[in-house]
Amino acid sequence: MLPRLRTPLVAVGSVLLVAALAVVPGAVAVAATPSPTPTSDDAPHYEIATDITFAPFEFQDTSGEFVGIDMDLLAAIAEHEGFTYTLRPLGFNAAIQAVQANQVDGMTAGMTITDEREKVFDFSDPYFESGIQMAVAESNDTVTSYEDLAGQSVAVKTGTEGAAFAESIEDEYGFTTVTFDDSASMYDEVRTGNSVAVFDDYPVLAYGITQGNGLKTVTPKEVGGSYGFAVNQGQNPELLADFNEGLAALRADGTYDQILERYLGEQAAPEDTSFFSLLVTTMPVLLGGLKLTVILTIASLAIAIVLGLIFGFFRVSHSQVLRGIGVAYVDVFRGTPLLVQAFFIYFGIPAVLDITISAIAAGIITLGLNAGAYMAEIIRGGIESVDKGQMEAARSLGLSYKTSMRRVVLPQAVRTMTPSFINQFVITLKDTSILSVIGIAELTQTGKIIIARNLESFNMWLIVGAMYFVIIMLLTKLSNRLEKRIAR
Ligand code: ASN
Repeated sequence: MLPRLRTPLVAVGSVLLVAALAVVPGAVAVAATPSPTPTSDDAPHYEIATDITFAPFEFQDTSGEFVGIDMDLLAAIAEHEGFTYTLRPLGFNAAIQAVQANQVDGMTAGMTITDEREKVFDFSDPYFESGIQMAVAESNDTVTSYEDLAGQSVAVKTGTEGAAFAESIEDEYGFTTVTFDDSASMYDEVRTGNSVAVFDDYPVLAYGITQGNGLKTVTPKEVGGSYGFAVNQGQNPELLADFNEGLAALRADGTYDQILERYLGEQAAPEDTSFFSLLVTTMPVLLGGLKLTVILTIASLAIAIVLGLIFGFFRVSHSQVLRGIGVAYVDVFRGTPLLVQAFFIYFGIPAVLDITISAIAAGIITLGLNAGAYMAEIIRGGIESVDKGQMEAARSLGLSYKTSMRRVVLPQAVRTMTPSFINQFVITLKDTSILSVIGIAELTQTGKIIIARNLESFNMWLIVGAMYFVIIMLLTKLSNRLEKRIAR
């Protein structure tokens, strides 16, 4: 085998992995809002998913903590019933999938109890009566009824009641729907004029309008269902029972009314959204996201290096079987989008195998497998780039195949591989942003959650983009130095 090259690279891989995993517990705390302190060591602990923004039911405040009616109710119920939980702000549609895949124990996300959903979820007693309403941009004077939507597009949020309602009247009024994963993007779509209206839950629209989201309502609300806490059907009956019991107690002692009053009564003044004020207030939370981005990059690159070495050498092996395995691995992971791989590993596999994988672990595995395929190609390409005459010359001098590879071919190959390695490093760092889809609070997801609260897309994406740029520039400078050393 090729001990010289393999050993240092594997060592780099393992050191990176160990270092990353050592800091991951801290990172998980960044990803999830910590639960109330356990009442006793054996208090049951649950993972609860929620939407990333559905103010006043769930939204992040300026200190990065998730607050809102759902959040406060859950915290009060947990305290009353003596259980603890970790919150997973995944987005509504991802939360639904996570509950169904048993990746989380339950969800609270202003989730409407519907007949359809009752076929797959068990719901708590209803805790809030809602309904759907249409909203248009403040400046829009042309759309005043559903009839005015003819020929236009309308924004909705994936998998929600609002989307179901819009789709049910879409043909009748002749409009088309455009789907988004979170309310903030949906409102942006309407503000920019790409869609003329949005259908969302009325209390959420009403709250957003008082916070200056640039929309207004022009039609009455539709009668709608009530919100309930949900678990996967037949799973976690104790959690559901605790929720119901706690809810009843909070209604009886007045806490429930206080929580509603807190968010539906007099509202807090909207936050200061000048660029510098945004920069200062959001930086601590964004830095937490950046830290997780770096950890994800390092851990997945460590896996990728090991996989790349194994499959890269398979690709240049004399054995047809090994070459076949190498080709299959590279083809599968290069031939499918990273996003699909992330969904498959985080939602697909656990649902079928009845196992739970944390989002961070699923994220690292996905990125590691994906980058590993590219690494394998870099290693194969590097080895093949060395002129065949080099190997022949070494062999004719009496060196064995292994020694020729180690002493003659690989040192030259590594030199050609280094720029591609650095390139892959940068690509993997940027690819971590795709993991926001499974709710990992890395830098992009952190930005999304903040925008969900303050609706400052332009300034916030500018800040997030600049943070990626700075970190990538720093890392590239560092890698270039390393490259020069290797060249020497
Ligand atoms: N009320 C919405 C639904 O149940 C939930 C949401 O948009 N977060 O579909």
